[in-house]
Amino acid sequence: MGYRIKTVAERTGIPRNTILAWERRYELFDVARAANNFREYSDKDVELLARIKALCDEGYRVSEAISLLRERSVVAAAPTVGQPSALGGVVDGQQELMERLLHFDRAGADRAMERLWFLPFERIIDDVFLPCLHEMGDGWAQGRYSITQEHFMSAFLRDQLGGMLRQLGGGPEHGQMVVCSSIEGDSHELGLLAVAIKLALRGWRVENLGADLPVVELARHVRASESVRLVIVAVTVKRPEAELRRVLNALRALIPSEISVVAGGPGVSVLHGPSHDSALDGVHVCERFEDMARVLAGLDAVQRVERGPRAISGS
Ligand code: B12
Repeated sequence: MGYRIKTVAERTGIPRNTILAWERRYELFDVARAANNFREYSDKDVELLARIKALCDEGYRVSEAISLLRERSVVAAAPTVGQPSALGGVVDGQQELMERLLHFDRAGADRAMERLWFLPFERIIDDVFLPCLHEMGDGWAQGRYSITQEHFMSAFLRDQLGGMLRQLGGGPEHGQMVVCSSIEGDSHELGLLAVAIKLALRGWRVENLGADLPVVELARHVRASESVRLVIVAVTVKRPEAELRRVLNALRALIPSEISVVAGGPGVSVLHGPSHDSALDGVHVCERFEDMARVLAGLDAVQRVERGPRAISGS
């Protein structure tokens, strides 16, 4: 036997009408009906509502909280027509998207995306967008694809990534603040956006400054803000090691030492010669997003000490 909505409202502190509205709008769960036709909620339903409420109390909007829980597979994905069920479906979806973009078929690409949105954002980024962009990069370098095709694809994927970040509200309002920028002279911004989204999904409040920002301006902005904890610099194009070291060291010198700086992306591989440490005069060098886990864990621990255990409990 389940709980009546009045009991659920009392237990969770969420008004009855709000529960009904969330259920309808976000297709949260299928509520069972008792013989007398009253709605009956299970323990799982109540727990889910409590988690959504806890995230909202932390500063997330309802839609962000639900997106986040969907990412963590706590809430089933909203039903989608024609949803591919296995990896094969994702690969087909990626190939279809690639094909549409190569033919400048925006409507077809939108349709291909509609069939992929049931996936968690990180899977769409890593298993759909990245293969498209790498294939495009290789094809462009070998002369198989034109610059116009590359630009069309980049513009389309930039829209999608921007939409993801918008949907996440740039991360929770009260999350720790991270400023994301690409390095000066580098006009690639998609890897940076991918990282920004992954950070927002991990509870960071993201400020994305986009591509090609001079380090002096970046540092000025960071110094003027009181809440920045972390600065992310994305380096896509490889440049001579000495030049990259000079730029990163200049940035580090201009930013207060209590703010962490991480440089990453394919272009930092020039710093990974055998004689080099992974830290560069106070700059953490992490080529891939996963390499940054240790740095993020360290910052989380600091936050735990500063805010006390309650602030980070729950999800
Ligand atoms: C799209 C693209 C462009 C677009 C960018 C549009 C935009 N709005 O961003 C445009 C057309 C502008 C462009 C321009 C150029 N490009 Co270009 N471009 C690409 C392409 C196809 C995709 C890049 C991309 O977005 N990748 C997708 C992202 C999601 O992947 P990613 O950057 O690797 O990021 C992931 C990780 O690396 C990591 N990560 C990224 N940043 C960070 C940061 C941190 C802190 C951490 C921890 C992790 C992390 O996380 C991400 C998600 O997993 C690549 C091909 C390729 N193989 O990547 C070439 C490529 C990067 N470009 C290249 C070149 C040469 C250029 C140009 C110089 C071409 C020219 N002659 O004009 C110019 C550069 C101009 C400049 N000054 O920057 C070369 C670079 C070669 C090299 N030696 O470095 C590549 C590799 C193509 C090739 N095969 O030769 N490009």
